[in-house]
This record gives sequence, structure tokens and C-alpha cells, in this order.
Amino acid sequence: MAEPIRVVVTGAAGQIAYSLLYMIARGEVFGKDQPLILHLLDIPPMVGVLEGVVMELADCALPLLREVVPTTDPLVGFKDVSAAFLVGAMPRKEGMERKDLLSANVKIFKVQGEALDKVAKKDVKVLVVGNPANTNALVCSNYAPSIPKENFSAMTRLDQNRAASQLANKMGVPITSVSNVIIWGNHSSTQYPDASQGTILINGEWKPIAQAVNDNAYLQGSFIETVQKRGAAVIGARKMSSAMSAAKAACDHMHDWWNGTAPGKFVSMGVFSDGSYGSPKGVVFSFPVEIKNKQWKIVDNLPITDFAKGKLNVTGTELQEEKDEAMSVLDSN
Ligand code: NAX
Repeated sequence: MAEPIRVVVTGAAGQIAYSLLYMIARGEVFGKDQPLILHLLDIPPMVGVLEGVVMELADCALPLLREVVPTTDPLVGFKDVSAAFLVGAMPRKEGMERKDLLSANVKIFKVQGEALDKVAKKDVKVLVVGNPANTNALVCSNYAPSIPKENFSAMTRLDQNRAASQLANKMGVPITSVSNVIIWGNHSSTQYPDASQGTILINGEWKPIAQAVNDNAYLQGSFIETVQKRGAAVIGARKMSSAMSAAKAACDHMHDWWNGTAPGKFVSMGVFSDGSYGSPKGVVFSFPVEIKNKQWKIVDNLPITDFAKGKLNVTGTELQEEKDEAMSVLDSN
């Protein structure tokens, strides 16, 4: 068997981590032959809860889980890690402006970036889940200059999974029959879920989704809105935000980053923009990517309609504003 790798989950006492830790420790991300040492990072008031999570992980009797390291010290949490799931963040409280939320999170992701820079492996893969995920990833990377920018990403996989699931449901096919649906831009309500490059397996034949669905008003209307507002719908029903599905999406994201994408398939990830598709350079923007040897590459030359251009512009503008606000908070600190 391989040597164990160290993997950290922040916000380890929270609700997403409660599902995520189990999925990782089962081998669903790094493989059934890869032993793991799990680092659980949270803040001091959560130490008691963290202890309970450690007990439960022990009680799961998981063969791949060699050791669990609960801590509130980022320098311990990030020490020698090969993969980092940054789930913990400051939640938006009632009446909080975006600037206040950004400001609180900038402080968290600055500390974590600095710790990653000091003690993590230089090829660590960092997935930011905690919101505002795209801009938190940008801030974190900013404070970890010794780790390549390509190793930081933000999660839009939950949005991708939601979009694919909507389409599978509408067409009455299994989820495995829907491919290459894209999430562009920010993990926020300005995101652009785009089915125009996607394909769907119907009666043994892969067809363009647009052709199979044959309802442009739906694809450019309620499909997009349903995905954009799905998080709010789950909160409305559950009185708590998406957790199980967010954990599954985080596993999917890291799994594909670690293991690669199948030929002809792509997935969406928030990554540093090189200006592709007219997006603002230097923000963390969700693009369709293909992955090989643990390196992602933005899928290029996809046709972009005027409708899509308008949507990309809105979400890109929001990300540029978030970046500018985050940078102004950083400058004033
Ligand atoms: P919880 O409030 O259940 O858990 C968050 C945990 O993070 C808490 O235990 C808290 O103590 C911890 N924490 C706070 N500051 C920390 C720090 N500096 N270091 C380490 N731990 C810290 O939230 P949960 O439902 O688990 O959601 C976590 C984050 O995921 C939130 O920011 C949420 O908005 C975000 N989400 C992002 C999604 C995405 O698709 N990118 C979807 C799901 C989710 O809404």
C-alpha cells in the first residue's frame, strides 16, 4: 500500500465537514488504496464539537484512516498537507454588507494562506468551499506566493451537479447520461449555468442538450434561475444550507483534480482567469476545464453567443468588484 498522505479540512466541526470527512476517509477522493492522515482545523470555541467528530471517525472503523489530527492552529493544520479543503468561513449575518463579509473572510484566508505558504507541501491542491469562495481563493493564494497560483481553486461543482441534475430530471434520464454542462463565473446568484455545450444520452445516442430539450425559453430562463437559486431553495426547505450535496461536490471536484477528466469531458472549477472568454484577468472565475496529470486547462474555443456574453459580463463584473473590495481591505490592514 502507498504511504499515507495528509489532507486537511477546515471548518471541520461544521455541517459540510460532517459529511465530507466521512466521504474522504472512505477513499472516494484519493482512491481505495490511498491511506490518509486527516487534519481537522476549526476555531477554539468548537474544540468540544471537534472532539466528538474525532470520536465518530474512530467509531467508523475506516481502514484507510491512519490518524486524525484535530487542531485550532493553522500551522499544525496545514503541516505537510497534499490537499486542503477550505470549508470554514465567516457566514453572512443578517444586515451584513458584502464589504463586511469580505472583510471578515479576508482576515481568515490571509492567515490560512500564510500558513499554507509556510508549512504545506508546495504541490498542495487547495479547494476553497467557504463563501465568498472565488474571492477567498484569490486572497488565500495572494498570501501563499511559494505555491503556484494554479494550485488554488474555488468550488462551483455543486452548481454544476445541480444543473446536470435538473436536466436529467427534465429529460427522464440518469445523471450519468448528462455531460459537459458548464458553470461560468462566480459561485453566487450571478453565475451562468450553461447547457449549450452539453450532451445527453438518449436512446443510446449522445445528442446536444439544446436539441434534445428543444426548449430555448427553458434553457435560457427557468433552468438558469433554478440553478442560481437552488441554494436558497434548500435553505428555505431545510432551514440550513446545503451540506451533504456540498460535501459530495467537494469530493467530485478534488477527485477529478487528482485523477483527471475522461477524454472529451470537462468540469467546472473556479480558477485564476487568464482573460479567457472576456473574463477579467486575475479574478478567480469558474470555467470549463480539462484535467491531466493533476493540471487543469481551460477548454478553449467554445462558441459564445451574445446571450452568453451578456451573462459572462455580469458575473465577471461582480468578481472584479469583489476583488477590488477585498484588495482594499487587504491594503488597509
Ligand atoms: P458551518 O457554519 O456548519 O461550519 C463552518 C465551520 O467553520 C464552523 O465549525 C466554524 O467554527 C468554522 N470556522 C470558522 N472560521 C474558521 C477558521 N478561521 N478556521 C477554521 N474553521 C473556521 O457551515 P457549513 O454549512 O459547513 O458551510 C461552510 C461554508 O461553505 C460556508 O461559508 C458556506 O457559505 C459555504 N458553502 C459553499 C458552497 C459552494 O458551493 N462553494 C455551497 C455550500 C455552502 O453554502
